[in-house]
Amino acid sequence: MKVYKFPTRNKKLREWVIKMARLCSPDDIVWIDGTEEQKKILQQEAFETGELTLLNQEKLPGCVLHRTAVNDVARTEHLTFICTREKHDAGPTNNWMSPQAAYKKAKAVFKGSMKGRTMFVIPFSMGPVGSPFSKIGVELTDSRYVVLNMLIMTRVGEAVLRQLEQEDNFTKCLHSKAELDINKRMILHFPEDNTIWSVNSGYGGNVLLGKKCLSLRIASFLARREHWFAEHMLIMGIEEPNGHIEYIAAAFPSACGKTNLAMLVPPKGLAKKGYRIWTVGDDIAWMRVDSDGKLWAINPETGFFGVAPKTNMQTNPNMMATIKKDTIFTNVLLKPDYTVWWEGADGEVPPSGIDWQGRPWKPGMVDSEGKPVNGAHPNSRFTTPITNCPSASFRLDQPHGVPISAIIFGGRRQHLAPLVYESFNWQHGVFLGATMASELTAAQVGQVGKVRRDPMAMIPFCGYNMAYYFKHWLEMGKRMSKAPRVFCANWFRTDEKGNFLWPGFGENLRVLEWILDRCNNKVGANKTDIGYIPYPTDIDMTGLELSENSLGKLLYIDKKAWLEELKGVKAFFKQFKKDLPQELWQECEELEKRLKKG
Ligand code: GTP
Ligand code: SPV
Ligand code: MN
Repeated sequence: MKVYKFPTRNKKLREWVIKMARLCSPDDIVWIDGTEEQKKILQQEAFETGELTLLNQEKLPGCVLHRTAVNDVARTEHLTFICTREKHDAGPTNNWMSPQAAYKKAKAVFKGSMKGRTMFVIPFSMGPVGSPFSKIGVELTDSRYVVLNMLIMTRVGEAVLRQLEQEDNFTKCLHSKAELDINKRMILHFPEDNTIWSVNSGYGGNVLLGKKCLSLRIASFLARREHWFAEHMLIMGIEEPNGHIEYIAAAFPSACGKTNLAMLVPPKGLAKKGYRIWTVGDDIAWMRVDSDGKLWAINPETGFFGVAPKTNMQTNPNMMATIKKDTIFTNVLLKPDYTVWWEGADGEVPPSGIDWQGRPWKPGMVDSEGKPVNGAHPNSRFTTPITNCPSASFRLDQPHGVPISAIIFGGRRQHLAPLVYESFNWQHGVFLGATMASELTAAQVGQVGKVRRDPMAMIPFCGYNMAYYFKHWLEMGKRMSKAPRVFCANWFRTDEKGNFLWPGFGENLRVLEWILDRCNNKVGANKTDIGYIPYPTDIDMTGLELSENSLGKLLYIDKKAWLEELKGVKAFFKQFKKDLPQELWQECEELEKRLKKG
């Protein structure tokens, strides 16, 4: 093999890169330095290989389009594994393989997988370099699309290499698109080795290894050991006219509204109140207890990998402004003028275009079963820098992050879950998080619409036994003298006809207002079996007309349905056997008692 000049003296890093290159046999090794010049070269090469299409540079400067393989459009949870020495440490909710078996199986697939290609080495930091929160990773990949996405989503460049001169601790991330063969696709996590191996995919969450793989699965494992949180949460600030900003974090499962909430625009009816929203993050929160006894949070990422369908000037004007430039669009419709479109975009439906699969498309087309053919894939996405966002927080690079006043757990539930309610205390709050459930979306391969239990929106992302994770949550409560208050929200409750009862999006600020009022002890609440529910008059409905008794329906608690729900909760808890913290069984019993009494 060629002898390479490496821009690092870190011996562990040099040796690892060489070892992986020996396994994958690339023709060449290129180190990514985070410069604009190198990015331009990579883009140019990607246009030539067909990985990327240059979009209309007058209308969408710096924007490009990528299409994935047809069977590679969402995270593949069934091909995602936690590889701990003991199966028990991965727990009953994760797929497990022994590290030995996993390395062996994957090595056979990685062997020679980069022949004829370049191996790119991306040193990156999750979180501001030098912050007490931050973690360094190095991703090796044969995909220019991955490199260009990582340049938006993570911090890449000189400062990271300098940090690597001082520390040996980095997450070793290996990715090869190989043949994009779904039958040989594997997303493997080795938390005990601080290592991630991903092969035969080219889709976002499977291959941008800094995101779900490092910042949630590996990080959650480290967070337990080091007493912090790595969570699937947005972070946002709500500024009052007097300049005071309160920050909240919210965990909703994939494609359940984090991005939209994180950058909401206050609704007209509340405009007079003069709120201003600051977006800190839309997907991942790392949180630690600071010396003031409060929970402080950073967003380890620097970009959004957001859902395209339904993004428009009504639902998310801030995102529409963000994606006007420097954006990578994935699996959207290409219009004849080389701009892009997706279902639920602004304006007219284009009369023609090239669909996400690269085929000619016209509105109204149906497939062989008579189903409408989408122009954009339901999980089509854009990758865009957070600094483009008009509501981007001015504290993004603040090494200590922002203080969190409230944590919100939410799901997509047509029935049962009320618009909002508050836990009685931290332990009850952990119970509410642990008993979350949500309807599946297009963000993961599976049956869309099916309700599954998704504690803290982390079921696909917890890098260890979830019973220990619950215990960690309970223990963290004891480490804080001023713990955030814990709430549940559901924007997706429907009426008898299946229409959403709550308008959502910007109007969600009305609910956040109540949450902050509760945090600041400004309003009372109705104590119910499941938690504190707002008195309807405490939600400011100025300028919002809902059909009759919608608010009543949104806040209604159906005891019978909750007792039914509890059966599912118990069945879910049971699989953890003796590991499930006793406190959660206790909460279960108390809830059951309350529900049966009334
Ligand atoms: P991931 O990036 O997969 O983690 O998703 P996310 O949680 O950031 O979800 P996102 O904000 O992208 O929303 C996903 C889908 O939910 C989009 O189709 C949105 O239009 C829809 N959505 C978001 N917020 C609301 C809301 O308040 N009400 C309703 N009805 N739909 C919403
Ligand atoms: C999610 O599915 O929760 C996402 C998109 O945020 S992905 O990066 O694919 O995981
Ligand atoms: Mn997500």
